[in-house]
Amino acid sequence: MTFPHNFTFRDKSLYPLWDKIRVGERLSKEDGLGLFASDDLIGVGRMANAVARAKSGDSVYFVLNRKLEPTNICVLSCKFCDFAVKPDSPEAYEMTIAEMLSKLRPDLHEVHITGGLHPKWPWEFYIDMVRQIKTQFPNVDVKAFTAVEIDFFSKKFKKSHEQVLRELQEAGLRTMPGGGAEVFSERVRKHLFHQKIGAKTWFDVHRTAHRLGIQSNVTMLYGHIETIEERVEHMLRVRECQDETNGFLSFIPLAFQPGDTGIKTRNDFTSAVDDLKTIAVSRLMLDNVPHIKAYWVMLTAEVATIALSFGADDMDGTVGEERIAHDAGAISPMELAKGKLISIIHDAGKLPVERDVWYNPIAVYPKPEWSVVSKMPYLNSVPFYNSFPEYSTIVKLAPLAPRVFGKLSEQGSVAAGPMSLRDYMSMSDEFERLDYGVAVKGKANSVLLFSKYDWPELSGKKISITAETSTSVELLRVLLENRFGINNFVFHRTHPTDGSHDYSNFDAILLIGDEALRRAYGGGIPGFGKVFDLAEEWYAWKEMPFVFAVWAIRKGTTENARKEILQSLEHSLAEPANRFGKIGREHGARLGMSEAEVSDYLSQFRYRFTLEEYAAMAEFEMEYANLNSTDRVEQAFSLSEGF
Ligand code: V47
Repeated sequence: MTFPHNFTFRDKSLYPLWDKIRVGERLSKEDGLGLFASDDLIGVGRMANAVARAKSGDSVYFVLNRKLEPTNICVLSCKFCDFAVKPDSPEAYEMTIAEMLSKLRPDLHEVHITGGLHPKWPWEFYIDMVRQIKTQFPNVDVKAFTAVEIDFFSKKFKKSHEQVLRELQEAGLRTMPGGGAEVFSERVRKHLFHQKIGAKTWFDVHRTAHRLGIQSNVTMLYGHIETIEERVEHMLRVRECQDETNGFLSFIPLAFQPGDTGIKTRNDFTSAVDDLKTIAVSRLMLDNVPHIKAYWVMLTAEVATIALSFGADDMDGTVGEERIAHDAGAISPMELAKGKLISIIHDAGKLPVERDVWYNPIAVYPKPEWSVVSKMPYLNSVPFYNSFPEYSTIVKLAPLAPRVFGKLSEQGSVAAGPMSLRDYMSMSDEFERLDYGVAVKGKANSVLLFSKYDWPELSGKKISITAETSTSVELLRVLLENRFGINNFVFHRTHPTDGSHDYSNFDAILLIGDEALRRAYGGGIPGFGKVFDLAEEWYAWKEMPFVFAVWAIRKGTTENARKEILQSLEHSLAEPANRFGKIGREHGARLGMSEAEVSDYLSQFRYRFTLEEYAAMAEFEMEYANLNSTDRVEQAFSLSEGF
């Protein structure tokens, strides 16, 4: 999706910033300060909303989660914290693992564990905590321990950060929360939390986690003694680290709750204007962080709703019995029911998407009058969406990778989109096919098998399959079995964690979409010297294009929605071919591609189908039917991701 041109700003100084954002140019520190200084809050918010929409469509994510704070006993005494106490305090508490387990339910998808730095608990207790949760609640993913806790464990138990993280990961830790970052300023640290780790150690821990495939969040505590410049510098440090690791999932501005901290008077909460501006500036500065979280516990549900139109695309979750903010006087309830979260998101005109810890959509909850359109989150699908209206009351866009789109379509909750060929083949009775899709004759450049071996040697080998694919994995299987006669390979579904996944146990890796492009244009994957383009292999074999996706609309979609979808699509594809240059300027940098490379890449795709594409589809359908046994290989998938 490209950005709207027609914003009018009350504050004229916003125009040059919008010009930069529209062409994918990064904002500087001065730009960040300018955004904070502007009193055109609505202008700043509209830009942030447009950026959020380009990333997440109309989706706002939430997770059914539960916060666990196993103890409030802490060896530190940070001035801003009203939660921590000393062991002899009458308020001190310690939970047993059984107590922790009693707070969880099987329908949760995330448990968020952080707490005080306990002086006595042994290492085994933490490992046991994570392991028992994972064993008793396999669907509940563990997001646990801030960098402050990891560093504390490392010092106390004399293990490196890497060792601590690896052992927790083995026990079942999936991601890390973003706490303990506070504000990355030595001045503030000396005043408010001089015993706590500084920015360097905080980033060292997260860098190590990202390298091990543990993605994480990053917070910013604002509204106390920090300056605006320190907020902007904080964001810039996050952006710099993200350029290096690509391991942050979300950025979470946390509004300071004064409580009895003595830093501010009790009821001196941050203003709604400051909260909204901070969310919006975060979205605009952090171009490389996928999500901005409006943490309703600290913002209040009312401000969080509005934040969803100011750049935030995540509401965190149901939470339950949160103590850190409430001990410091937070006035929000302790828990939001799922239904309440959904209605808050609806009130903002956005589409609630229930997710897991990695932002894989599990379910979508449109209002009855809305039709959900899948926005394929890949560069090659950008040309479909340029003319979808900036705001629609009937069509809502959700970025869904092919396999998730297929699953949600089976649930009946998606109305239209470029459906993966394999899913279209199995649901063709329920969907009307349009003459649009994604096909390529020859190289696709973004469906790649990175391999240590040539095709004939892949016999008996272990192949990592990105969890996102639906059709490409079948194309790979068709090529292996029907073209090269190899039957005894093992496919293992792996969640793509961008730059951070550890592929060392595999012989080959199938990647698709932007992750494939990023790897290909970034010099490949070390150790995997051969790169096979599956569409090129298909062409060499069949001399036909390969069809990856077919635009389809669910039968029974309202006539109004159908009309809007068809018109938007037709308009988008009718734009002159030189639009690819514009897409290149907006998207190239994040993928490590030049404008010309993006243009060349997009020019090879066929978006309007002719008989040639339909013949190619029929050919693939035949090859697919000829596979020895689809079930056998499906069973070989070890579904390492949680959905
Ligand atoms: O690091 C402490 C903050 C954080 C106060 O990763 C306070 O998904 C406001 O990190 N007023 C812990 N904030 C919470 C946290 C978090 C929350 C939600 C989601 C995620 C995530 C992470 O709470 C601490 C500190 O910065 N905090 N005291 C206070 N008085």
